Amino acid sequence: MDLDELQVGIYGLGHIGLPTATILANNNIHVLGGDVNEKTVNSINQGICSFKEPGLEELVKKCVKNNYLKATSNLDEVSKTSDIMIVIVPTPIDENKKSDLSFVISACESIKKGLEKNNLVIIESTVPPETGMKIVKPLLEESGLKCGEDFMLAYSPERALPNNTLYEMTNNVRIVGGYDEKSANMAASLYSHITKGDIIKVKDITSAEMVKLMENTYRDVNIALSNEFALICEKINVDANEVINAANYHPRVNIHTPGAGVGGHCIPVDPYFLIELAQNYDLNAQLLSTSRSINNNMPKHVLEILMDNIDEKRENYTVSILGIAYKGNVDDIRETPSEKLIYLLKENNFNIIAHDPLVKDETIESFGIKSVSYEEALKGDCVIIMTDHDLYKEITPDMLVNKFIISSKPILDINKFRKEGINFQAIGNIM
Ligand code: SAJ
Repeated sequence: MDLDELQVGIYGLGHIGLPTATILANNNIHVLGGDVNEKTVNSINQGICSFKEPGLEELVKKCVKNNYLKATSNLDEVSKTSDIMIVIVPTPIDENKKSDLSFVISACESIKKGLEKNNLVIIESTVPPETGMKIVKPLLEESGLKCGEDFMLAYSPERALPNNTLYEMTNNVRIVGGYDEKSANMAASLYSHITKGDIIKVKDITSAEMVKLMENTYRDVNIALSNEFALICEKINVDANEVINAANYHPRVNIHTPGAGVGGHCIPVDPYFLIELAQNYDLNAQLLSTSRSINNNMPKHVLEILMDNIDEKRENYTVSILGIAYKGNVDDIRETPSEKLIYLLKENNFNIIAHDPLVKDETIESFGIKSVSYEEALKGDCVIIMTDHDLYKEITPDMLVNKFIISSKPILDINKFRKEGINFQAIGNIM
């Protein structure tokens, strides 16, 4: 494949699509990125990245400047002018926890219009297994072209950790599943220009779709396991994180870290795709469903810890939340456990203030609470650490005015605070 003669079209210029487009362009491949969001398109064409990802913005600037990367909101132009098209659009779940494939379908509707012989289409979006074969393939064949004979089709899951995307995307192993050998080889050849990691070809498209969901579901189930361990440890005055760390010295044990719940656009979402598929085959996937409910219940457990430590009369009791982002050192609030905690605190008539060093004030205030300075936040009657941002690892006992703190993450030395007479409660460590 003579890549510098080709154009790669990317559908979706978000947290994964834009880094993918940029890394390809940085390897001297012409890339036309398509996104429905005009603002995103315009900022990219000015070399600006609309979200924080270390190293990305300077790379976007460079590739736009040397004309290897261009963005457009005219999706049909992407399919008409590209030889390879990669779909990296969101696949949320709806209120019934069912997969919403509308963005994938609309991207394929556009691709269908411009699909030509020898084109390659790759789906990267996380989808329920069998989506490629049962939805994407027939949709693209409405073009009159036959999959395998006229165009190639493959699936390759993206697996880059937010906040470390460029490194992971250029070093992680890449999984590829093709409609046929030719599709798999073409996709593998493209990815060999992006990552130094191995390219693992699995049997087919459905197998590759399954790999991605298994990775994230494995993580969700193991986080649920660590949360269940924490709930038990709380009852027997054992420090869950201490014993988890000790257990993990075992060469074949990798217990995850308990927390206030599971956020992000993947881990709390992907298991539902597998649950949905299992139910379609009359399987009930009870471990996956139970793990989801354990993790979804952790914000309520944080509230229970609070309620167990204050007396009934709590007029004007101010709870201060440290951390709105779904995990440390990111500015992403998708599915953040903090949102669930805010809802529960409001239901119990607490005053709520919040601080997050990476999330904009207006985003925090969109939850109907006050965004305050870090110093102000530390004055809350109860300070609750919900996100393990590096900043919060520097909290010392003297910084807490009202001497009551709950931490959902093991980022502080609890005993140091308790020795100073501070009421320090934590998930997995209750006194
Ligand atoms: N969390 C815990 N305990 C843990 C690990 C995480 O409570 O031991 C919580 C975090 O606080 C956070 C949530 O789970 O709220 C998700 O954090 P994460 O780092 O596991 O997930 P993401 O969404 O940032 O990244 C994951 C990664 N997948 C795996 O680690 C299997 C990443 O490689 C994927 O590319 C990404 O999902 C994705 O886009 O699928």
